[in-house]
Order: sequence, then structure tokens, then C-alpha cells
Amino acid sequence: MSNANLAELGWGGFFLSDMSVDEVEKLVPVRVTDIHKSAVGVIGEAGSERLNMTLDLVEQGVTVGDWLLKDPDTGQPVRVLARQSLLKRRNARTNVDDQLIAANVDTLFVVSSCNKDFNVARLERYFALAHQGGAEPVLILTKADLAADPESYVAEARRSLPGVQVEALDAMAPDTPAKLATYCGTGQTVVLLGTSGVGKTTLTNALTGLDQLTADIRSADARGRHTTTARSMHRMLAGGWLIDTPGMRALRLSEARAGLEVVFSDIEAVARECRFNDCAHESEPGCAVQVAITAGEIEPGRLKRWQKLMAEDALSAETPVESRERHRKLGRAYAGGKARGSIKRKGR
Ligand SMILES: Nc1nc2c(ncn2[C@@H]2O[C@H](COP(=O)(O)OP(=O)(O)OP(=O)(O)O)[C@@H](O)[C@H]2O)c(=O)[nH]1
Ligand SMILES: [Mg+2]
Repeated sequence: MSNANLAELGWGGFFLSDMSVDEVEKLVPVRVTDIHKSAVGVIGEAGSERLNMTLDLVEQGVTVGDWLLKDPDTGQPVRVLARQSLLKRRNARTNVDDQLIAANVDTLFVVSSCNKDFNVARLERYFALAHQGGAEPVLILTKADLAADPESYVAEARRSLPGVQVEALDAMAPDTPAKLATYCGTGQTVVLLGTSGVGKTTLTNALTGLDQLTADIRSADARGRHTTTARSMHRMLAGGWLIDTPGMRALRLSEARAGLEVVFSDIEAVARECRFNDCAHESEPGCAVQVAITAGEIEPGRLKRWQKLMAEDALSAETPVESRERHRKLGRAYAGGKARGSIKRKGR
């Protein structure tokens, strides 16, 4: 494959500069399209193939969209190249390890629908994830054809996500690929994220010409059936690459301070004017955030969501030692509380 073809796969100087002279001579770059238990699907010079999943790769952490170096003599992957962008989330069950979602992505299509799926708090999470990981978020509101007033969803998104790029559409309409064309050209990589049933695979089919499985949602609550079960990357008709993903149940952010700063830049700017550095924005004197709320410039619900995400972020950034220390203090406070409680009861 010529360099032009590698460029079609999203290759560029960024990745080349991560290779040593020796590696450039001996190894070939391939891009990960899907991941299995014991193998990774890749595409490169020689087209598509499967490589063995090695312990090294498991240890390095490999995800869809990654560039790998392959040794053509052994047919084995050698290492993962540095990433231009990386989307990851905290494992909601353990709250310790991270799950890598996709790498080397230019645009994150945050997919929601013009129905009960629409949820501002969830959108703020997705947008913070994108900004943190180095991808440009774009909100895609599907099922505009089924909504009485799709523009009301667009308006609410604009209120909650200042400067948002948003498209309300019917994922199956013939003009959908044209509406999204700016993000889908040669060399571009897009990933779709959203809850189950919002139309990620329907969009994938529209943008790639494939015929991947989709399924109806439950009419009562607009919930999907988790039809897609694994992430996979496909070539778009417009020349770029698209990563379809399974519907997400919960999105817990992982060390997303910088991403939150972008999504809540309005609150962060006001909070810098507070008299105290550690202002909790509740009843402290000189709290600029409370002044802005009284003036109707910041919505109280938005402040609460920001505070919740900041608290969650502080937890995700904790080292194991800090986490143990916090649990120890909590345990002590709990024991103390119980003791005080029993004294009170005695006194009654
Ligand atoms: N009318 C209409 N139906 C849509 C639109 N987008 C998706 N659908 C339908 O919504 C249902 C769910 O779509 P999928 O593409 O399977 O949703 P998904 O996001 O891939 O769901 P998971 O794979 O479960 O995460 C299917 O019946 C689609 O035909 C749209 O814009 N308009
Ligand atoms: Mg799907």
C-alpha cells in the first residue's frame, strides 16, 4: 500500500514520528478495526486480517482505532503507537480500571433521540469525555421525523451545551449522509456513542452502505435492546472511518477535569471570581456563582450537575492510597456517628 493508502486509513506524521528508524525499516503499521478474545482485526497495506492478541498488547491496552506495528516476518503485532486522541471511561462496577472506548478519533457523534432518551446530564458527560480525550463532539439528535417539535430538543441542547454543534435528523432519510459529510471525508475517523436504540447502527448503515443489524425500541420508554454487542470500525462511503459501538448503560468519567472545564466553561469562569478559592458555591460570602444564579445567568440544576461531575472526577483521580485513606476516614466517621447516636439514645 502506498502512503496515500495509509493516509486513507487515517495515518499521518503524528504516528510516523512515534516510530524509530529501525521500526520504519522492519515493521508495518496496521489499524485496529475490531477486538476479539484472542485476536485483533486490523486493516493495512495488505488489506484486512486477524492478528493474534498477545500478552504485550493486553498489557499495553489496545482499542479500536489504534495503530499497531506488525512484524511481517512473524505476523505478530509488536506494539501500540502513541494516540492522537483516546476516549475512555471508568469501569462503573469497580471504579478503578478504565475501559478504552476508541482511539485516534477526530469526531465523537454523541447520539441521542428526540424522545425520552434525551437527557442533558448524560449529554454533558459525553461532551466532557470527548473534550478530555481530544475528539470534537457533535450532537446528533435522531428520530426528528417522529417528534412533534424536534427544534425544542435542539434549543434545549444549545442552552445546556454552549456553542454545541448539533444536527436533528432522521437517520434513515436519504439526505443524512450529506448533512454529516463534513465529518466523514477521507482521513477522518468518527465514533458513535449513545444509549441503546438511539440509532447508532442505523446511522452506520446510512454512512457506510452496510446492512448491520438494528432493532426496534420499546415504545413505553424508548429503550433499545442492546442489538450491537461489540465495537467495530468501517469505511464510510465519503472515505473516512466510522466506529459503531454497543449502547452504553452508564457513562462514568475517568479523570476528566479538562473536559469538564470545557463543558462548564461558563460556571468555571464565574467561579474564578468567588472570594474564596475553595468556595463550595452554597452560602459562602462573596460567592460569584450564587450571584449569577440569582441574576438568572446560571441555572441551579446546571450548577448541581457540575458539582456532581466534579466530585465524581475527584474520586476517579484518587490514587489507591488516597482511596484507602478516604474509606478509613469514612469508616471512622461512621463508627463515631453510631457511638454518638447510642449516647443520645441513652440520654433519652
Ligand atoms: N423513525 C426513525 N427511526 C429510527 C431513527 N434512527 C433509528 N431508528 C430506529 O430505531 C431503532 C433502533 O436503532 P438502532 O440503529 O438499532 O439503534 P442502536 O443505537 O444501534 O442500538 P444498540 O445497538 O442497541 O445500541 C431501529 O428500529 C431503527 O430503525 C430515525 O432517525 N428515525
Ligand atoms: Mg447498534
